[in-house]
Amino acid sequence: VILSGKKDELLKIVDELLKNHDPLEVVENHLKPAMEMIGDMYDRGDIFLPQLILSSQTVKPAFELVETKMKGGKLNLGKFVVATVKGDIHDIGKNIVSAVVKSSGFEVIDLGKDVPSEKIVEVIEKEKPIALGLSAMTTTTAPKIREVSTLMKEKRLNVPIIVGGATLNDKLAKDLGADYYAKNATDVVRILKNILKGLNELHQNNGGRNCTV
Ligand code: B12
Repeated sequence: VILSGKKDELLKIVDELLKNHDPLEVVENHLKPAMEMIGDMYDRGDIFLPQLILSSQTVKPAFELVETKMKGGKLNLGKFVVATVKGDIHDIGKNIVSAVVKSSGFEVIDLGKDVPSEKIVEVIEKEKPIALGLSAMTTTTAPKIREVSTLMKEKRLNVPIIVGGATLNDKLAKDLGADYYAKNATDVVRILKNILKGLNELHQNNGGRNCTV
């Protein structure tokens, strides 16, 4: 259905799935594996760029439908800035991460895709979030993570960086100067809650009050 560009048919299938499944399950167990399969076909040369583009156009409304089912959180646990790095136009996964983090009670500042490192650092300096999320989906754009991390160090901005994307893993993330690697959106929320816990403990040890409230 995705490969043949049948948007409406896919929307019907996803709508049906959403009646009995959690939105995140629909992403992780259905849409994401389908896109990974399509990515592998592209990688092997079984399909070409036009089909990759058609697939992404077909799947985008389905992801948007899933996002509408994720409820906005009423809490404000802290700010999370997220962006896809410069040179990278993949934003489906990043948008899912934004929606899930928002629905978990964090304030999300989404800078979009193809964002210059300097711009990201500028926003971090101004907003002072509890963490920065960077998405890098290709081998050629992953080094932009290091660029952001270096710029942040130069400015002494001590904000943890959480990275994610198809070609990353734990080791690569650390090598590129990131603090955490998240394989999916649930992972990001878990990491953010741990960061928050650490911040609160630090604050309490310094005789301060709990910073989440
Ligand atoms: C859809 C897609 C496209 C679409 C993107 C549309 C869009 N608006 O996003 C289009 C057609 C434009 C595209 C273009 C290209 N693509 Co492409 N694309 C894909 C594909 C098939 C699916 C990605 C996707 O949306 N998955 C669904 C979402 C839900 O999953 P996800 O992105 O992985 O996100 C999850 C996690 O990674 C994580 N995550 C994601 N972002 C973030 C951010 C943070 C902060 C955190 C913590 C976590 C996190 O959480 C998400 C939810 O679980 C992948 C294949 C794959 N295996 O992923 C290739 C893939 C990423 N593309 C690839 C390539 C090569 C390209 C092109 C260079 C092709 C070309 N020759 O032009 C261009 C690059 C353009 C550019 N400059 O960026 C390669 C990269 C390989 C590599 N080693 O570099 C892949 C892996 C395909 C492959 N196997 O060859 N692509």
